[in-house]
Amino acid sequence: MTRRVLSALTVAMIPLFAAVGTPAATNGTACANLAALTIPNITVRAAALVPAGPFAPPGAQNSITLPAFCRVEATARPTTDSDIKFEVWIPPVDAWNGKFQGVGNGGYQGSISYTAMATAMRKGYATASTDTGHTGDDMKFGQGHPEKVIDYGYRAIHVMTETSKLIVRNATGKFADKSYFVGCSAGGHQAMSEAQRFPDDYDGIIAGDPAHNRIRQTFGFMWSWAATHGADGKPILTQQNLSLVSKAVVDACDAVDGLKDGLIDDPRKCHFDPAKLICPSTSSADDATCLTRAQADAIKRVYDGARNPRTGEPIFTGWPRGSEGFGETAGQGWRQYLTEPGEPSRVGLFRYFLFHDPNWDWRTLDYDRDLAYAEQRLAMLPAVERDLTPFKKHGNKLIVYTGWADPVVPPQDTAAYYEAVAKTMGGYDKTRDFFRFFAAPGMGHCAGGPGPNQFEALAALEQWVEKGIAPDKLIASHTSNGKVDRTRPLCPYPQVARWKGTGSIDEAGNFSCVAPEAATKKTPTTPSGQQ
Ligand SMILES: [Ca+2]
Repeated sequence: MTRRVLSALTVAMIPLFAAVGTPAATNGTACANLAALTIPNITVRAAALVPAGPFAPPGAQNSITLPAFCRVEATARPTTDSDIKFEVWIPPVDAWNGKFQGVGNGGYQGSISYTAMATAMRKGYATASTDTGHTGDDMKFGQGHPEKVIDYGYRAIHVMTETSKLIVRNATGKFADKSYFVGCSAGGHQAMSEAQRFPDDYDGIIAGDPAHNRIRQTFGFMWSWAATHGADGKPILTQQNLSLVSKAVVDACDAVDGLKDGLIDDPRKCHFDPAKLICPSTSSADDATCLTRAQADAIKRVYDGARNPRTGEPIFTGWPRGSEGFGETAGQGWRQYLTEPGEPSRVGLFRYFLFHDPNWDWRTLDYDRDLAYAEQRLAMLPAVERDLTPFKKHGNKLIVYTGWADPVVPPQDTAAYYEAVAKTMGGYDKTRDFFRFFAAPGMGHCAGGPGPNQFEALAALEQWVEKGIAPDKLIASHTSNGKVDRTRPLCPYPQVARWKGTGSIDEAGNFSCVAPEAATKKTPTTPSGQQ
């Protein structure tokens, strides 16, 4: 839907709204009347008041407890091949905070994010989520359906957003005062795409660990899988290897940032060579305290990242030191996306989106020719525009965060994007007035990890959008066994948190945000009795 059509539509809908009468979602009639809304290319399949209590999301094992709300189920068909399902949940007028929150998805997940919607609605937001135009997490939907790839790439979120705003308005009698988008991983990609492609959709956007450099990241997945598997397709690295390396990396690089606290502030400054862990010739073949040459080489190749074999130019950054295996689960390290899958992660992008050949063999990937082809044919997927002038001009605000130990979306790529935007926008000063980037040392993908990784990005964003108070830090906390055991400020990039020299290193108040050069000027410090 173009903006012009939307404006015309808004005017055309005023009589309809008047006919609806009582503008209150507490009124079951008002909610049910939303089923009669006429919006081009949109079918409102159902609209009904859901009473407070347990709600069982379709396809979910467990129900979630929710306050009363108006549930709208709709389908958008912006093209004849589109089938974008989305839901809009609207709290009763007296419980509504007057805002709309769009929520994102994960991976290639073709399902509505009910849990994220529930979180938003409990806080008083009207909220919406979409299945991005397909069902399931594999990528077969793209085979022979280029319009569905566009729906997944960016269109579903946009259509959901502009339609949801109209639906919320018709349920409550007024438009949302402010609109926010919150997403991580693929949701971070969607967030970036909204800021770049539809700069007036949201007043404020949060992009967590954004997988927005999607084509090149998929080349990175191919590269890293090949690097960590033998010619027989068997994995070279075990969980034990990965944990061993993560520990060795922290031992080697913890103090580089000036404070021995078990965390690496910026893995780009860590150059640990896994060859240091190669077993002496006297050790037994199954020695768990060291690596074989092949294992060390595999790790090094993942750090180094994919390169164009013809030009030698980097295609995609490697995965950061510290992300190898910092926890027990597959997602707390390289196992989930790099070492454990039976074939490279997201190989479906080539099979179903690019070559439309389900039998395409990843071994035939040409890192030169196929990259150029993919970037030409699948331009709807990445969201890597560096000129954010339209978004800035609308007065909108963007917060991007990531974990410096993210084993899924390499944080170096997110940092490189921020630097590139700053360069394009005329410097950090002209960027941080609308876009701030926070990287959390020792945080994994979207959450978790040895570093403080829980923080209120949305509250900070709202302060910024609604009161003009830009976040000069986010306070992050780390929890063990249900107890907060460390807090730390996350600083707006390129600043880093520096310990003031006194007090506990586990308390955020004893740190200040400083320029990275200033942080490491002093000799490394180890406060006594604190590690
Ligand atoms: Ca440190």
